[in-house]
Amino acid sequence: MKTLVLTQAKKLIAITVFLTTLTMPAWAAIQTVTLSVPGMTCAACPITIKKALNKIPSVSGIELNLAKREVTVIFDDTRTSAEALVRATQEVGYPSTVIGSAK
Ligand SMILES: [Cu+2]
Repeated sequence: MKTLVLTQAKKLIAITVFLTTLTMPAWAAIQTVTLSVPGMTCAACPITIKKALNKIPSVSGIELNLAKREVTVIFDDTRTSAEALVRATQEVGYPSTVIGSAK
């Protein structure tokens, strides 16, 4: 009997943990950051930049504006940071700076 109760308690904990994981995105801080990428000068540049940013697991959206030389990135700021995004573009040869952010 005691084991049964324990098993049930474990199950309950497991379910709670599972539900917590499921509802996580609702609390996760989704942030939008706009980066200025002066080196983005031709149509091929955005492909390289997008590829680099897509490697960051918490990035959920990337919008590139070649004319304005800007990249807007949507990401979960509990898992990565604007600095990491800047580093990612820099690593592929495109230094960038954060020019705006919104939550
Ligand atoms: Cu280019």
